[in-house]
Amino acid sequence: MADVDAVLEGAGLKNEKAREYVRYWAEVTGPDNIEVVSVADDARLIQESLDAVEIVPAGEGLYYSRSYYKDTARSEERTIVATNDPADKGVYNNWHPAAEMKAKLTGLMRGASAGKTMYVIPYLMAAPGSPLERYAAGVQLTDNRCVALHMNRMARVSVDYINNLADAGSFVRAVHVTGDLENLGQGTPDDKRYFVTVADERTILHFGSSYGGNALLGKIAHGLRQACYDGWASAAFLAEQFMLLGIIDKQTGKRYHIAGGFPSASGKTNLAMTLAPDALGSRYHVEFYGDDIAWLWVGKDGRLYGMNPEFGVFGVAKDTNETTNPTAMDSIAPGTGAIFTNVAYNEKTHEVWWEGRTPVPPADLDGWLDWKGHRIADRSAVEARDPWAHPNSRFTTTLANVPNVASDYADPRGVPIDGIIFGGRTRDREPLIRAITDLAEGVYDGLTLGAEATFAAEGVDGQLRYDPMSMRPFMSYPEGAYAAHWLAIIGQCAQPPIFAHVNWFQRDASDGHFLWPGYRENLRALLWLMQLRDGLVTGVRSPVGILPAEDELNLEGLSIDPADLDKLLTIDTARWRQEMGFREQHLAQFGGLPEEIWEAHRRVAAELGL
Ligand code: GTP
Ligand code: SPV
Ligand code: MN
Repeated sequence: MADVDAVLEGAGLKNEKAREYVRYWAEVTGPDNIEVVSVADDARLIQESLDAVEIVPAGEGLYYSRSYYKDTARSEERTIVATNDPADKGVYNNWHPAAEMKAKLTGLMRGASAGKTMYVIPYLMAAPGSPLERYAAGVQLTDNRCVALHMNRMARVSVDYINNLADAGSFVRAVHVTGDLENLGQGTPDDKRYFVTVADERTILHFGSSYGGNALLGKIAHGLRQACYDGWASAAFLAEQFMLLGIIDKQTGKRYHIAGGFPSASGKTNLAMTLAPDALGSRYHVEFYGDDIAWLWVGKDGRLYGMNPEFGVFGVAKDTNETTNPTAMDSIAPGTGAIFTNVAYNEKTHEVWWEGRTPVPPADLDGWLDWKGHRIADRSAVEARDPWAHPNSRFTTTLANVPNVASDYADPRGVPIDGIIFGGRTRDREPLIRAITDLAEGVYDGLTLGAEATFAAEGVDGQLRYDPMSMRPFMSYPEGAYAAHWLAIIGQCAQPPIFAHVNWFQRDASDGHFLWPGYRENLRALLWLMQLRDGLVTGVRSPVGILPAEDELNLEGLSIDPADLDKLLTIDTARWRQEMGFREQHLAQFGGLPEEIWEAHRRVAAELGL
């Protein structure tokens, strides 16, 4: 192996603590070469990956990659939060002792990068100058060049973010080793994958995957799991799986910012990138800030502030098209440098396709390969109906490629948050929107967020599961303390945000059609919420929050079946009563849940006549 110090010196990595860390893990993992990555290296790394056929061209300045077929989503069972304090064990964080996990991972990683290059990726999960910058620096090590390419798009990457830290050792240590993907026993009792965040040592050790959420350590592992823990330990901020958008009312000049959590693959990217419906476009403009992570803190002016720590979008491809999400389509257009993963690919024309990109797949099958690389034209009759793209296939592109990205998206001061919304994929019970003005009831609503399972995590489609604040897969400390931390942070606000629960996914019980058209039309519900906040409408009280009166919802230019609208704006009391029983069981699992949350639960139950 090359002289590590000479390489780091040559690349301008001056932080001695970072050098020590790289030396240590190079010794453990045993790569043949070491290289420090900066975003300025991207074109060369792309060319090297093309030459090595790790990626293939997908149009001008677009690239396609395929991950191993058993490695296409996050694995929740294999994801662990480790600390040195057993009291950090929660219901969802899959807690293990730090010492045990570090020994385990060091063993798995020993010599596992032999024959490969270790890429050293210094990054920042914040805009430079952010009040939360001290929690944002990290150095990822990876033995996978495609992971380096993705990090260049998803995070701010440069040695400059590491060289001048106030506390030289304060970066997150994030080690990724791909492992021998074909021999890891994925999904078997002998599964060798381990994705561990040693939260109280700010160390991330991920072994056995090259897929996004398991391999891009700045994003989920640092941006959510580690930051969630840091925010609690410092009592300074919240880190949530939230999208963040802005709405500009061109008529009044007012700007609103809304953050919100929907479980994985439930519509954050689509909502954050949305355009106003055509009929409302002359008055409203929607701005994109972030689609997957928000860090939230209280500003000196007593308002809640939010920012997106990421630099890119790792979005679900399925059903993304010119109608559902035109800004997403623009952000992956020729010349954007976007990378597609696990969609279908035409080896002759270099086109890509996924379910829902067009109503039907391309008619001419010549050259088309499915996400596993199998020729579509050779499919047997039983395979004929299999999807061409993996349901969790994704695109990766930088924020600046999103045409409606907010002009101030990189402003380190963040933006004031007017509303926090929670939403799941729920086929019944949840109305289009219900607003909640009480803090404890808002936090209670987040804690009882539920959704049908999706393909972003391994699991069964269609099953309902609770996903507190959409953080279930990313929770790093006990849920009771998490609720208390939420109450404490938002409780400091002189002007707290309004809460709301939204649902774009209610279906007709008989034929299954979506009652609400969704996508761009979703803005109408958010506009009502901001009007309610401004006192321009009053809504209708229900046991579970304030619902829009039918004439308060701006339906200009929208044709919707009056019976469907009726259902969208009413409460199914019987279903809600049944739900309250499930909620009680769900909340009872959490130790140390603040009494305010139980009081909120009992208030709602009483309103429902229980
Ligand atoms: P992660 O990146 O996994 O955290 O997911 P996400 O919450 O960002 O999900 P995303 O916005 O990518 O949406 C996932 C799927 O839901 C896509 O297939 C979308 O087309 C679909 N979807 C999004 N919004 C709507 C909507 O308003 N109505 C309907 N019916 N489907 C939607
Ligand atoms: C999610 O699964 O919620 C994602 C994609 O946003 S991943 O980066 O894989 O976690
Ligand atoms: Mn996500």
